[in-house]
Amino acid sequence: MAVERTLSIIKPDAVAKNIIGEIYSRFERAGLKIVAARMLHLSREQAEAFYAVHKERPFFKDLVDFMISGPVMVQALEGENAVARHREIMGATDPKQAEPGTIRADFADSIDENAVHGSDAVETATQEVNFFFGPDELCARTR
Ligand code: RTP
Ligand code: MG
Repeated sequence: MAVERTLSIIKPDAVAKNIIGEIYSRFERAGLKIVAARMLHLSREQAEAFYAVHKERPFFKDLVDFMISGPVMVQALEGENAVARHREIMGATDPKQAEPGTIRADFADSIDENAVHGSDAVETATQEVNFFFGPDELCARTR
């Protein structure tokens, strides 16, 4: 199985609930290593650029308004099959559909405020990691 990197965002609702550490523990229990991390408050321009793929969707403005409503915690995660593994532990987009024990089932209040983001494919993961982190900010976790 290939070692991959994926992008995770702990969204404003989860940062406000003070559960960054709880979510980090789940990454670690799943064998995902944090190789870069930064807290920031996204600008509207950054949020619109990050979610550009959704710009024609009816929920786009609400999504951007939510993503800029408070600080987010952004991290690059590394591990075997990291993209799919990360999405597995996040659970379905709508927390009502998410498997029990997933991050969204346990902590998300609604499809609009759903606690976490994760890249959806290896190609988009590379783009999303590069959106936030330069090559010298990604640390080797080999020892
Ligand atoms: P994300 O990108 O945040 O990891 O979530 P996802 O892949 O599971 O879902 P995606 O289809 O990429 O949608 C991005 C975010 O937009 C909001 N959304 N709202 N009201 C709706 O029908 C709807 N659909 C999507 C969600 O907050 C979702 O995380
Ligand atoms: Mg998505």
